[in-house]
Amino acid sequence: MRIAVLGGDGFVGWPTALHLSNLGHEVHILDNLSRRWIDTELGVQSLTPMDSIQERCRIWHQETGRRIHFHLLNLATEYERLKSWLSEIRPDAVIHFAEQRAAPYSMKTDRHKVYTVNNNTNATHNLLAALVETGIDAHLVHLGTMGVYGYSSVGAPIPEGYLDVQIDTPAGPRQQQILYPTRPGSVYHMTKSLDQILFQFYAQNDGLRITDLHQGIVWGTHTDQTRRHEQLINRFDYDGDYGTVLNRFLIQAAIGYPLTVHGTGGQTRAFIHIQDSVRCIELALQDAPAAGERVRIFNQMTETHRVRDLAELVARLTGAEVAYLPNPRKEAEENDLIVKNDQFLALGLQPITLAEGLLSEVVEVARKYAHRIDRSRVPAVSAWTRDIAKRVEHDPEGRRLRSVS
Ligand code: USQ
Repeated sequence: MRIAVLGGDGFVGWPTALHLSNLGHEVHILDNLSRRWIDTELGVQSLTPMDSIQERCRIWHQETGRRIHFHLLNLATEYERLKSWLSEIRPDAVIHFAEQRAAPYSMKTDRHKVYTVNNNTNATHNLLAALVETGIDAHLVHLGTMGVYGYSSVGAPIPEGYLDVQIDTPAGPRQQQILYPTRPGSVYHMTKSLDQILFQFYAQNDGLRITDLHQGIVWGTHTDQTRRHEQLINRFDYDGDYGTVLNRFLIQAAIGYPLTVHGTGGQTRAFIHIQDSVRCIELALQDAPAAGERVRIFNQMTETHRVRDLAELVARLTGAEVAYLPNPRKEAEENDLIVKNDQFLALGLQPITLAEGLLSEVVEVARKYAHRIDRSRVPAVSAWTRDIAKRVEHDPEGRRLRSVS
């Protein structure tokens, strides 16, 4: 297949491009390199040293003889160029990662909220409008998030995208399936909820063939392909905006930083290893909906964990200390989470679950590159509201530490 990977320079986009190229697909990355600009804005860098995207593609060719093509284009602002590009490439499938993906970044200031909404919503809508206008019948696979469901304890398993409801009509009760009501917890998660409505409309109105992957928190850093050469290495975020919880704990353990649990750590979230993440995309590509079908939604996760349990596990494994900090986010302190993921299991996914070996591998990577870490960038200081901002802990290593277990 000829596959366009939009956002193919990012944390999941890059290993996906490699994985698909390795399977023999013709891969075209489209990216505006915004993630690299955001690093510059925040004054942080990936823990792992990343080469330019052009250099990464050159090394991939050198190692495998396969070519990955790179195109510099801003999906959210360059609509006419996008149409020309799509008409030229005519992909069989489009994988859409090209959105600002960090909840804390989206909540930093009003400017970051505006940027995230403009960027993410325009990127998705430009893509949908351009597919219709160019008449390209590509299977669109979108990286959505488990966060669209929200994190209140509902007591029932979260279904894959659609909820069975019963509606009372004059003729009696009728069964229907509706998009699961969204309850986003950040501006970023809100944009992914808006994406769902855009997909629903274009699938119904224009027969676009769309799969939306509701992904959990990705952990790990290497995949089989990124391991092949030092210069194919994946990016690896540790800072308070882009670092995600389990990877942050593992990096913190590697540098002797207290593990930064927000609040009680009673938040339960869905997780998936990066190797499974790229495998899921391969599986989703093999199972495209037909034109006229509703959007296919998968829960792309393999297990759920409570944040404090993860901290305790990492502490046990590495001897790290755990710090319980005031939560910079507005979120339920404690929640339960049961998630259905039957569709990927039925397609053959064999989940990689939390195992000591894999956790230790991440700690090893972090130790190797520990000299690149700026400790002052580790705390999460982006607050969800002005009131919360007053209690944010800027110095978890300092004397103001509330408790260390
Ligand atoms: N947390 C801590 N300590 C930390 C960092 C996070 O306790 O140092 C807590 C947060 O308060 C939150 C939970 O861990 O309760 C998860 O935070 P996260 O930063 O790992 O994940 P999140 O902000 O939800 O976003 C990440 C990705 C996003 C993806 C989402 C999937 O950045 O792109 O959509 O995970 S999900 O969480 O399932 O919605």
